[in-house]
Amino acid sequence: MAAFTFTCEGTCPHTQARAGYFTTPHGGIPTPCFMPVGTLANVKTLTPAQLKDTGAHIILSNTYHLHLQPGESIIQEAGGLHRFMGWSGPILTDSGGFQVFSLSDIRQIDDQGVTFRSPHDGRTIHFTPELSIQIQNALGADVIMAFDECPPYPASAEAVEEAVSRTSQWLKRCVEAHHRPDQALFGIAQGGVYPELRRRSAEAIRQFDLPGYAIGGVSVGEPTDLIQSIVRQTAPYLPADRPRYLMGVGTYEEMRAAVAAGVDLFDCVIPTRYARHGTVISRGRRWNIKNAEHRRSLEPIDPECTCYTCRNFSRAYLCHLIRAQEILGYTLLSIHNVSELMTYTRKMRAAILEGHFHEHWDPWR
Ligand code: PRF
Ligand code: ZN
Repeated sequence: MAAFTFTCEGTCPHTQARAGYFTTPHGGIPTPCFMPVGTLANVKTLTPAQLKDTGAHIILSNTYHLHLQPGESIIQEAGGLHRFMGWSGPILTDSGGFQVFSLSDIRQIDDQGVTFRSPHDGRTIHFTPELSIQIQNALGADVIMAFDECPPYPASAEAVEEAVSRTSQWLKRCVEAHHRPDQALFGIAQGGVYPELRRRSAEAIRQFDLPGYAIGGVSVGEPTDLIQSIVRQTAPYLPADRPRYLMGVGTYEEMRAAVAAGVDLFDCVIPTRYARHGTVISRGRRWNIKNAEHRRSLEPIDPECTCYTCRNFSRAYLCHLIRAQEILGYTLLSIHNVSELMTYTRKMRAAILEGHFHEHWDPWR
């Protein structure tokens, strides 16, 4: 496990924020850090070279999707996920725990695992902690995630309590099934919106000495202030000397609040999904490039942004491409949107190191 070290390079005097550095076999990750999502072994519309150019350090991919298509044996035969997709930097795979619950037609959840029907061909699939780890071992990502139960929102305290105890029993089975020391297994805390269950879940998973810990079950439909208070109530129960990862969160405000609570890693489909709808994220806001006001604008999206898109193209050109549904338009907006969140987390890191990060920090004021 020496391959995975988390070093704290600076702490914030005003909040729980820290600037860290997490090492993996495929490279180091300065934290706080945003991870772009590459569900099906690609970050939609971006080549690995373009992705690297956005400043991305680590990307996320999905066990659930890759198991269904193309299947982990094909990826393993190709030399693992890094070689298969041509990305030589760090990769994290999510366990399928969340995707099974949110994307498939569930037949049964019990202590053994989850039975569901494949949305591809209707066949019945049984996911267990052991199978998730076996698939993730075959894919070969640097960081792999425990198989957890993520209850929906809203859910009763009874349902969430069951998910919390199942998630910690499943973590034990994940730890026992995991046999690759070159992959870091992260545990996941659940607990819904119930502070007592959050504490109990975090304390249960930290019984296992793992290279990192995640906060799951957040951003599943709760209002943003509830998300922030849950994160504040969970992060302190996770070990301070390991990276903390808030799963599925990637808006400006939620990342800033989570960093202030001591969170280090984030992932979200927002920058690439928005790009495919013409939505730009810039300077803490979002707006649509298709709007009439941009049709004749020769300005870039953001004159201060140093991404490839902003250095080379006008809003008028991007407006035209997206209105015409040209693929290059999606690529160029994805480059900007991903760069924007990479820049945002990089600026937070700099602010922490310089001692001027705080609860209402805003790089554009
Ligand atoms: N568990 C897993 N992956 C996830 C989540 C979770 O709770 C979430 C919740 N926001 C996103 N991705 N395994
Ligand atoms: Zn840009």
